[in-house]
Amino acid sequence: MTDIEHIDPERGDFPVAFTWGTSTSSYQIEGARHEDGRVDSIWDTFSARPGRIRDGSSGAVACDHYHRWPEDLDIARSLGTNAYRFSIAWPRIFGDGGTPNGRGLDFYDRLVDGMLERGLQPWPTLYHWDLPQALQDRGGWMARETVHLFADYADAVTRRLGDRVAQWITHNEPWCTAMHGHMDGMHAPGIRDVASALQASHHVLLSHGLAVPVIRANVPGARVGAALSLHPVRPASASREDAAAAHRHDGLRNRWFLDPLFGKGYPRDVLEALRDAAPRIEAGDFDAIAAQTDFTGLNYYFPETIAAAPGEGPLHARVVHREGVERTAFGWEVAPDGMAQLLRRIHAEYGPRAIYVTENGSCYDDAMENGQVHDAQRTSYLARHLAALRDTIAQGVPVAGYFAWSLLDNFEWAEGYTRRFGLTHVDFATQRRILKDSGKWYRAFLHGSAAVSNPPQP
Ligand code: IFM
Repeated sequence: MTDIEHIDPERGDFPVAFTWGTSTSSYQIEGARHEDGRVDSIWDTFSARPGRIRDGSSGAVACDHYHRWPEDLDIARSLGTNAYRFSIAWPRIFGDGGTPNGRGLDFYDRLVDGMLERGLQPWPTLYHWDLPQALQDRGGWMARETVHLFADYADAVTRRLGDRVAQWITHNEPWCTAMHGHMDGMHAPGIRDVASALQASHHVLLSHGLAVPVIRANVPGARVGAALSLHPVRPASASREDAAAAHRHDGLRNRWFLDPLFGKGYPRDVLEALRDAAPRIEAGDFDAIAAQTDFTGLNYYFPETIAAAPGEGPLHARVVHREGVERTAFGWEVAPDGMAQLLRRIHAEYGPRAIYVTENGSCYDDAMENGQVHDAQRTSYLARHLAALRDTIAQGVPVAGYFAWSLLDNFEWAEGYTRRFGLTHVDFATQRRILKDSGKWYRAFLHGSAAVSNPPQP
């Protein structure tokens, strides 16, 4: 374990106007699969396929947030956060185009009003992976038509909510949509084809670019950005081969998304490595993708160590499992310095107007003891990442907010309900919520009264 001596973050170490939040997403918490006109998404279809979800579950009920949202927003308020990041379910608003579903929009209307009543600034994400199945049937993200339908969807939502919502995140983790969805097939729609993945990534990026001016036109003073999952990439050894493999891996993981968003087009080295799978790009696409944004969202979880692996995967590179390092129950390496490194890199190489950590969190096998969850490891994870964030801001990196993933235990995609990331424990049989020790720690930290010295070590 590293960094323990840096622990001791205090609310007062951060800018007064800092955004503090928690983060969730629609399919992971809402449930209410067919309520008020919601149609199926690709995750309803994917979850129903045998063997795709570890525990055979789905998000059909999840945290039942669709009905329990007042209680959930009360928890968010009680933590002392001033913002709440959530996502809007496209299949509640549109099936396959046509007229927006008013009852779906009504739900988010109520939700946004509920946030404002509780002093929580709404931070909606338009796309957190739940594409309407009807659009998948027409090609999904591999079809250029979806780009334009996304802009229409952004238009309908921002017309309805734009009088109360200023911050807009277009996409959550385009890498996952493209690569888990279309390259390794771990996520919906479960396709395994490199060319499809690159085409999907291009369309996701383009849809972001086309949505930005639509949002600005509907929301005076809007602040718009995308949330990217980025990873520090380290070579497994000092060899030239490993360094080159790490560079290629970084290319597809990170630069493939950052470069075009900041007007640099796709990285040449990746295009060369994957030339047979290159996406179809039309004139003007790169200008659209590089639409000026107001912030970049960083979803940070773990670093990766890469070795050369001739013949393996499209990049001839392999992720190396390092022994003897601290990991979460998911096997993800715990490295707060990796978050600091990424924040410095984004600032130095791309210079966004602001950066928000839009997700950061950890999964552990929590145990309930006398109605309490003593999740010392998650508390330590959170405290050490906040210490790293504090130090990074002190170095001049313009980070303006932090959202912990997640407010609630929820449906963790292909892992079903087997992975708990919440600051709040959810009993999925009774839907009872219990704030974990990590949630209490965040609450004490945000209230400035925390016994934040010496949070328990893992
Ligand atoms: O649960 C996910 C979330 O939907 C996207 N970012 C990573 C989280 C943990 O895997």
